[in-house]
Amino acid sequence: MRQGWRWFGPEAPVTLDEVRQTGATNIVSSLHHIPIGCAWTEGDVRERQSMIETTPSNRSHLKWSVVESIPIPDAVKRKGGRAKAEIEAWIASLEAVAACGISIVCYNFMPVVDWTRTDLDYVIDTGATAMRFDHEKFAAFDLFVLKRTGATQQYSAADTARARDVYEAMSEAEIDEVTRIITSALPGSTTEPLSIPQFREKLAAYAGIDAARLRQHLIEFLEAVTPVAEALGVKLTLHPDDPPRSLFGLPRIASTAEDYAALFNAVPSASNGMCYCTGSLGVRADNDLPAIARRFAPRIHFAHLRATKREGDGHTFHESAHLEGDVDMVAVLKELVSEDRRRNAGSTIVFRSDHGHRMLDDLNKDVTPGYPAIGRLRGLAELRGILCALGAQPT
Ligand code: DNO
Repeated sequence: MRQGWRWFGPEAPVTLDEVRQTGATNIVSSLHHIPIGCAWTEGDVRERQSMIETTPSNRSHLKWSVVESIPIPDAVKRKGGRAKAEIEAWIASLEAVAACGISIVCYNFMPVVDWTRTDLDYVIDTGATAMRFDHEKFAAFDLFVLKRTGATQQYSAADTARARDVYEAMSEAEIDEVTRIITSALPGSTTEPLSIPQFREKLAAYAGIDAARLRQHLIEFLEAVTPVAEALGVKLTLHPDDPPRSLFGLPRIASTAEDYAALFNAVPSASNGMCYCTGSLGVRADNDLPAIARRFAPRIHFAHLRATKREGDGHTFHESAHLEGDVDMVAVLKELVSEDRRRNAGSTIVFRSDHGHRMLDDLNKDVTPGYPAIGRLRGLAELRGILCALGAQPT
């Protein structure tokens, strides 16, 4: 397995030279400065690639192996194959990436909001901070700040009562904070930051799009892009929904094993792959993570390894240390390692320790939410330890 590290580009607080010190060898990056929907050129990709792969003397080499993500514009999610120009632009970006020799591309198909949390710096009992999704706070935002049409029917009376209490106890500053966290698009998001009116407008644009229709649009997208990816030797990896359930009444269709099975059956191309994210899938108690890894092993090219811990009724969760949550990481890695052993050197799975607690010196610095250096390094070191114990020396 190849040790990856997500690097957000030249402005990122963690530099490439610091990444080298973690022992990671493969960079996961994207051209975040290019607006969603605009085609990337080969020149754009080469420029970033040369930043990553030009190695100072006496330093170990880093290789840009995964693009996470080429964002998919809303029009494609809403109109499927009829959003022709957007799909063509996406294919042009894919071609530019492939021309530079990068053969794994991550993407997701979550409408309006990408990954979503309510707290970025939730203090855990070690004194470090973690990200958290508080179901009651989320409902308070949905019902009483966004005041979404139809929201009242989607929460139980008990949930609504609790959300009201939470809302009434929040200060103006706390309301602003949760609004900012939910609407501003977290780092690496493939959706735009939105004001409340824009948010309402986007939601309205999805009226009438249920899960079946969204799935059909994804299938149409895959039918258009996988033949190109195959010809270019690129594996496309669909990131799961985070959290893996409907938010704001919107459909989400990459939350369970059955969701993925439906897509692989509809578009069997070997380029139709999966980004296996234990942190996202693991939020659902009914997702059996080792079984999912076993079932889809040949389709897994990229893995995000982290753990969450469900709280209370399971709708609320926080991001635990990598080996301390609801994820059986040893069982997961056994599955990934046995798949990896079937592959040749160039096509082994790239994994990255995903997210990490904000701890030690990172508590005194500006960090990218979810992506502090030290917490991620702790996760990577723990994962590397498991891999070594399994006899799989990570590269
Ligand atoms: C969050 C990430 C997401 C992910 C995209 C994949 O930390 O997992 O930003 O990169 O949803 O397309």
